[in-house]
Amino acid sequence: MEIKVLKNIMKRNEDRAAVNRNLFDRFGVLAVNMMSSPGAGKTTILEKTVSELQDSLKIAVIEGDLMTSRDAERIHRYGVPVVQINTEGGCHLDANMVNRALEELDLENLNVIIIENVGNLVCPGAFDLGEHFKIVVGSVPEGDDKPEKYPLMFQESKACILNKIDLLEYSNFNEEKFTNDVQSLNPDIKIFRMSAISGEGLAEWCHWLKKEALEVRKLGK
Ligand SMILES: Nc1nc2c(ncn2[C@@H]2O[C@H](COP(=O)(O)OP(=O)(O)O)[C@@H](O)[C@H]2O)c(=O)[nH]1
Ligand SMILES: [Mg+2]
Repeated sequence: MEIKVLKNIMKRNEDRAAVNRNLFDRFGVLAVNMMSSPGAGKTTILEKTVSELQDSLKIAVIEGDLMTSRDAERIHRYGVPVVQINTEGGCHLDANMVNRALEELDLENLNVIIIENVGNLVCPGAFDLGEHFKIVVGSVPEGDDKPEKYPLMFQESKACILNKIDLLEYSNFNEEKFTNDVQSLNPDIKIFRMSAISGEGLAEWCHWLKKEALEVRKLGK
């Protein structure tokens, strides 16, 4: 009986995700689902990404948090459309929440939507939002064992950003181990080394994201 209920929830999410995917494809908008533990640097990376790309791409951000609109306010300063979702205790976004957020955005006038998922290395990996792909952000202070401990996030992602590399020299983080573990979980994953604070690695990531957005735009509309 319980298994049936769970299946229904997942099925409903998949149906909603299909509706979202259809919308993204119809309007040629690249949708990216960004996941990490709390504090890995997602919002900082988004601030820098928006600032770098907003002259060449029309970007919007959907912010997922348990509470507050703090992250949306941070993004709003850059003058791009942003919608905040509060899950009020929920540990991940679902496709229905994203579907409602999409009603607030003018898809016709967008090239990229980045969805910052709730900070959590477990649940977000299991829920399809209709995105084109997921990316996972790891960061140096979290330690190099996170891919081994939370494999799903790394298996499900098309790219992995290793953020806060400016802190490598102050920590015992073994970058080679991290990279090897990520690649053995997901041999096709693209890994970006980054310091969102210093800007190191930002250009390479933005270049890749722009290329992905142009591919989706070609297929859409
Ligand atoms: N040293 C360092 N700190 C960073 C970097 N990126 C983000 N931070 C800091 O990490 C903290 C959490 O960042 P935030 O973007 O809010 O993380 P989020 O919870 O994943 O959205 C903030 O104090 C940021 O200033 C980085 O590359 N290097
Ligand atoms: Mg954030």
